[in-house]
Amino acid sequence: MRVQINGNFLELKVGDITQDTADAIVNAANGSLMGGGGVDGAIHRAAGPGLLEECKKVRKEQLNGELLPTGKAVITQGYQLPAKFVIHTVGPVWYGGIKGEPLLLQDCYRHSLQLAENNGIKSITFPSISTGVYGYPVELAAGTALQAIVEFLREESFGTVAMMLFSENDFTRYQAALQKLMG
Ligand code: AR6
Repeated sequence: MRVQINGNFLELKVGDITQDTADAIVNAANGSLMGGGGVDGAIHRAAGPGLLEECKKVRKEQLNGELLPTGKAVITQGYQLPAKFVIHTVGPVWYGGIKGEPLLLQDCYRHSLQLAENNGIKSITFPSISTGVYGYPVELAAGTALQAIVEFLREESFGTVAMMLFSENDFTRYQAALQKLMG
């Protein structure tokens, strides 16, 4: 599914984000930036060891050894991935919606898109941040994620933003949310 917004494109796709050929893919990381399971593990495996080395450098030099806060984003090269860059962001853990999870999830998308734009990136592909290990219900995350992307694209001349869903079920949820947002 593809819609046009203010001269930009927003696409929903199904597949493995590590194979994506956008300028940048987004990693649903944890604050340590040291890798993990899910899409994070898949991206590190596909990118090769250079990615972890650069993540260590980012922790030390940009974050003064601290964790990357939830909702924030950093950028690295893509190493052996088809994508030139990886943008790492930390989604919120779902606590039932009582800890500001929707705003934090929107921050992930907004900050990743802003960082991409600042780096001259014209195409970016996101996974469904927080809806795996972090437990955010996908039907809620879909509307929140897409709203953040649509708001950004209405304001900016960016290019193409894609969501790479990992199952037909997730795709259906995002499709329904996008249809609702587009009226
Ligand atoms: N391509 C696209 N989507 C994928 C892929 C892939 N190759 N693999 C998994 N997904 P998750 P989170 C989907 O758990 O909830 C890690 O350990 C998956 O089906 O990867 O933000 C980190 O280090 C789901 O829809 O991320 C953190 O500790 C979506 O990606 C923690 O998990 C997100 O699931 C982050 O949890």
